[in-house]
Amino acid sequence: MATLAGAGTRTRVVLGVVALVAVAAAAVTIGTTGPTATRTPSLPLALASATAAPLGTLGPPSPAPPSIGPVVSLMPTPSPPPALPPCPSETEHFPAGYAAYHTYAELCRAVVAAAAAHPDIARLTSIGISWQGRQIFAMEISAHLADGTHPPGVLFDGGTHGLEHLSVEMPLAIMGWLLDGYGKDATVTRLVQTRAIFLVFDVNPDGAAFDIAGGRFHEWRKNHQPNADGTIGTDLNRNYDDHWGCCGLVSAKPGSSYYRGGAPFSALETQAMRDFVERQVFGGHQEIRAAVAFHTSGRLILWPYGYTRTAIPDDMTAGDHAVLVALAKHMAKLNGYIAEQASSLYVDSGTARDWYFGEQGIYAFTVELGTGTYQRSSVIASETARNRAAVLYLIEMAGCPSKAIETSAASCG
Ligand code: 0X9
Ligand code: ZN
Repeated sequence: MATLAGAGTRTRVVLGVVALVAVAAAAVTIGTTGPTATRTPSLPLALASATAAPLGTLGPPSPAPPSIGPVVSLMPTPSPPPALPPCPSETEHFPAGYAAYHTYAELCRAVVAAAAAHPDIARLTSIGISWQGRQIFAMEISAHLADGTHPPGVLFDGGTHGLEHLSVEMPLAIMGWLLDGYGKDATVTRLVQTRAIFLVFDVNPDGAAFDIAGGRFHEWRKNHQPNADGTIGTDLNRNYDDHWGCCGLVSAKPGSSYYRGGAPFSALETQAMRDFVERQVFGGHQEIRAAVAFHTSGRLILWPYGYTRTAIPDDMTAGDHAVLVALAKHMAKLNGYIAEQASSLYVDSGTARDWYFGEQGIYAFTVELGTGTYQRSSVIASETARNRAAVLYLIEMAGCPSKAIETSAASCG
């Protein structure tokens, strides 16, 4: 019998309070970049000075209209999120043979166009700004964008590591399946009508841009935030606040490719992810129930934890472990990947996946796409398509993840 109680539920309740504080802070500090770092923009000001537009309606309250009678309500009217700045003109390009991968400018144009074509079910926002001033785009796809309800959520993110360009194509592919399939494909239509699907296309746009600077690859993994010793970059997948820096393949040395950062969430990009995920807590419950962080490579589905080789440590219930394993194994059946605990590959700590599960109670996975780091454009269609059924399955299961180990949906009400 699965219990959704345990570490996840405990943190969900605590985070409900945290989220309320965060929401209040967001209303007055919208557009600032977080408490633990300051940013020196090096991109055009039009980009760098743009405000971070959170998902939902966290903008500052509208000014009260001139009073011509009794005040009817003191509730502030939420304003729409600020408009996104225009997409930049092209500043980088992929090497020959890789031209179908999206540069930052192409990604921007693609997501802006998709959202404009589907305003009823797609909301595009920026959840924050990278160190160099690029937007971190998020899209919510749901038929419930405007009705104030919060259907079960599922999150897919990509691009955490600069060099892993295929992982940016995966959320873009999911966007296409959902937006193009709505009203045409019965499964897609039902999922969009009953879920909130969140896509963060490129968590680390500076890393991706630097990786292709000059039209060649640089094997660049980290973000582009300078360190005190003159080196550049934090490994964003070591910078989350779950067993931060504790163990495994992680480094306290700023020059390392696995640099954990000066403190948990010291990177602007992980701060943006943290704040965005925490904003999805409503009534003390994290509405995102399942998540995948896409990376490359290895055709693997990795369940938590990575920080320990113990299968069920103290911060995981046996029930939650069973759900994680069942979800991962079923996805693996659908895409032909290997499913295993993250630490069976190697131990690491401070990862998004461990934070999603350990601190937010989200059934979360790392999916390592493809068979190599720099796979040519020709693999994009096939490698993304082979994940379609697994992605749709996880979206479905987000409605009641414990169904993965039960025949009855009783535990989800
Ligand atoms: O090391 C990482 O951050 C990820 N792998 S990658 O090759 N994309 O860099 C995640 C690895 C999954 N976690 C563990 N193996 N512990
Ligand atoms: Zn990676």
